[in-house]
Amino acid sequence: MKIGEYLIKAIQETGARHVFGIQGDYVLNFYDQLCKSPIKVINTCSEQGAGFAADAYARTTGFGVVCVTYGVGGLGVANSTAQAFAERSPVLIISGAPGISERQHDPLLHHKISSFQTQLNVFREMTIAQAVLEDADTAGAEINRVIGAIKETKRPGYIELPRDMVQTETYESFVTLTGSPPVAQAIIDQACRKTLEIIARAKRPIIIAGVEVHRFGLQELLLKFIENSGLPFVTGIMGKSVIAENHPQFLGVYVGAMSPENVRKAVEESDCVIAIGPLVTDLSTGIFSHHINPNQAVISSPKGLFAGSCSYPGIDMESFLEVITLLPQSKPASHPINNYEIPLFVPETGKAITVERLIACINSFLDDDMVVIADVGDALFASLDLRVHGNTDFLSPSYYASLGFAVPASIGVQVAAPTRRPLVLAGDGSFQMSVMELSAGIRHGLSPIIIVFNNGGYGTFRPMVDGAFNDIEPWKYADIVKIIGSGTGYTVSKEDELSAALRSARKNNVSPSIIDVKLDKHDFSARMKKLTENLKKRVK
Ligand SMILES: Cc1ncc(C[n+]2csc(CCOP(=O)(O)OP(=O)(O)O)c2C)c(N)n1
Ligand SMILES: [Mg+2]
Repeated sequence: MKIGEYLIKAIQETGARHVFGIQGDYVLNFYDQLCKSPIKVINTCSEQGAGFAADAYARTTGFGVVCVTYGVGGLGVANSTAQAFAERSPVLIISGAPGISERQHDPLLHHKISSFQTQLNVFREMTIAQAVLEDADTAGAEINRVIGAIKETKRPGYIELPRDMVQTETYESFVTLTGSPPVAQAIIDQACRKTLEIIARAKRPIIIAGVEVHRFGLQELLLKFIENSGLPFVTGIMGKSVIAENHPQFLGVYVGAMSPENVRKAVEESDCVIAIGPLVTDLSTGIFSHHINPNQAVISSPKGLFAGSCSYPGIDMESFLEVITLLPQSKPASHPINNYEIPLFVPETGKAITVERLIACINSFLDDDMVVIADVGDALFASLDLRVHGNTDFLSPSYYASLGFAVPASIGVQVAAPTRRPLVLAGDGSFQMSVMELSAGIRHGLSPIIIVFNNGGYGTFRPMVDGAFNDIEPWKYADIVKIIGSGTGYTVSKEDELSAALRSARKNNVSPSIIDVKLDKHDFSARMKKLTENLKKRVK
């Protein structure tokens, strides 16, 4: 089989049905092969947009692919790949490259940086496995190795395909996973029993559902553990919605000092925090303002299980959850259980919109079909208080925090799941960085609803250090649909206008809707205020 065909077959075996990207002469032949295959190519306006769309596709389906040309395209997806690495998103990056036969005497070929190794070296820093398909005998095995590593670790992998290798024959090969040897069942059973004893001794245990539960597809198992144990649970900022937030045992999102008081107390006054697959980052802890006693915690991660003073390396989350859900639980009676009901939003006619009321309005607007995608800025921090309806119905780059994720991510989400409705929450700054990616949405008949939190600039920084560098040009966001060619735009500044725009946008399921929400330049959510107070101390 030809190397290009082999790669396409391997992509299909991952379950991916779409590839995002932009071609160039170093990848043109492979694009041609892709377009003749059952895989659908989704062209974006920029490589970064393709990378973010593939990342969101991976978060939605379990595997995403982005395909670009050499140098200009490769480095164009470096930032989105860095985010996928940091936030554990299984994305395959395919880059075309100059042919092996073109490299003699080290010529200056367009898109080359300093050597034919430079791009590979860059990607070594941000992917879990890399392969340059320069040897026909090993190309098949190399493709399997990289894809196997992505699937195993949920981190991105990199394949470079020299253009003269696309049509070269390679051999069928089998995947060999490199994972660590399994831990003996008797040790897992013993560790889980001990862990249950620790939980049973505690007076106020609480579960933190982390993002890696989603990445490793363990949501059903975790839900079983939560329900068998009867314990309340929270999520972290990255794990938001890992288990549907309308679950009666869900208390809210814990972000250290940035948390609502009831959530903060439930976690910090707990004598046994059971954290499953968390990523502990500065933003997820409200700039390390969390208070959790590690000696009283149970932590299950892909690396191992840590319970009190015992550590069991190699017992991964799945082994832990599988056993612990089978063991009898002692249901404690006196835990805080959430009886939260989403308050109906009643707009006050003529009243100026605030961030708090905007979130209240969105909260009552959400339905079971919607996937909320929040960009960095107050769009993210304010929306931590939304109650999304389904598992992983909230996506956000809340660790690496690259602006401009949400719009292209909405393309990735709706291509992956056409019956879902992406609801994009983006600041005016992040929207300006990414709006052109709506073009792919129009081309493929997608219908994201985009709410622009228009506070006249880079609001996040105003409470820290303000200056003209925080102001941006006041675009007419609602008119952008006219330039891109399709969709409906709304400009709103009053509560009743917002409600009406959302109702109207919901009805438009054939093209994008943009709602420009005019906010006061100094209006921030309560969470954002606490975050910037803590961040300010570090900036100085
Ligand atoms: C790609 C990128 N560039 C710069 C930043 C730094 N940054 C973080 S928040 C922010 C301001 C974002 O403005 P906007 O999207 O309007 O949101 P707001 O802060 O107003 O809520 C900037 C520039 C970043 N996170 N990502
Ligand atoms: Mg802004």
